[in-house]
Amino acid sequence: MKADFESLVEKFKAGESLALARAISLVENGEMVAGEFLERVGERSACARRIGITGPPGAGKSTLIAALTSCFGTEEKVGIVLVDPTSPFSGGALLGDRIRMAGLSQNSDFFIRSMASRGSLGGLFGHSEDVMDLMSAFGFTRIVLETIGVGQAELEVNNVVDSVIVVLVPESGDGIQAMKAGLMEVADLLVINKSDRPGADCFLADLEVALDLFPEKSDDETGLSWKVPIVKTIATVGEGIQDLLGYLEDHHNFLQDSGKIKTLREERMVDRIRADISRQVHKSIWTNPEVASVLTSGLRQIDSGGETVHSVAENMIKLITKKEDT
Ligand SMILES: Nc1nc2c(ncn2[C@@H]2O[C@H](COP(=O)(O)OP(=O)(O)OP(=O)(O)O)[C@@H](O)[C@H]2O)c(=O)[nH]1
Ligand SMILES: [Mg+2]
Repeated sequence: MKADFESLVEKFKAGESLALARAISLVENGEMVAGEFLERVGERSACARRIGITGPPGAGKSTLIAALTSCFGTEEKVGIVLVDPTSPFSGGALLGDRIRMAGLSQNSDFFIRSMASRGSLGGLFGHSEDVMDLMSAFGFTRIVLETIGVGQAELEVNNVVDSVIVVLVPESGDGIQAMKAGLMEVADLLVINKSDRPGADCFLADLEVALDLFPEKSDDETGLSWKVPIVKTIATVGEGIQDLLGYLEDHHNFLQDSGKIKTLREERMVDRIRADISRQVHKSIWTNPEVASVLTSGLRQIDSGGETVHSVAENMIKLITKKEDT
């Protein structure tokens, strides 16, 4: 196992895509801790720009990613992560097909990984963050995370990326409805995709009104602020994609100039550290035989009224904290 680990590290460092895929699988299956692997390869996780794309099912998110990917400069290496919070099955094959159709499969500098979100200690995107870190350490310069905007997913996505693109379609209903869905709060950029369909201009007008009700995201210290742009696109033919890229660049510059990028990344790190601590504490408690016997005897005592659930938990925690003090 040790030799396997070392050989994986070497292959990963040598830029072998198969090693990246293998590392991701091991992390996803809980057979390897991403942080430990990254320590060995020399983490460069802060480098890649992270973009989140969310919106209702079928809005054209994957088509948009295929179009965006083909417009990124040739110097960019693009990692794509698909997270489907609604299904334990992944939809990566579909996006793979679409990108192949867009003629991008020859580009070895792009890599797709799809995953079902799991109820890990790290929250909805716990594993996705590990995967993004791995991609970043592998040398990807842009990472795009696609997730369907339902339930918590749309609200959590902005905790794990730098810029959030919310994709809507003319049929999404009026602007107020989109606002109610909570999507407006997380959006750094709004896209009306399928603008070839009727009602796009009406929807745009509605969205502009709805957007005016939200305060601009501003930075107190620098006085810089960000007005969420609305971009009309037809992803299937690449229309509006250059505008979208321009706005993405503007947003990146805003984050840099206002210093928000630093705060964002620090907040993200604190979240990761918190999750890592939970994982480590969890592991050291549940794999410790002495703790197990405290639990067994505690259960008996609860029955007889000598202990409570809380006091047993406390005794178990005390045991490992005392150990680590000495
Ligand atoms: N007319 C039109 N169709 C589009 C456009 N963009 C995407 N589509 C079509 O919409 C359908 C869904 O596109 P996807 O890119 O799979 O949408 P998605 O949001 O990724 O879907 P899920 O991942 O399943 O939520 C496909 O049949 C696309 O060809 C567009 O701008 N105009
Ligand atoms: Mg999709």
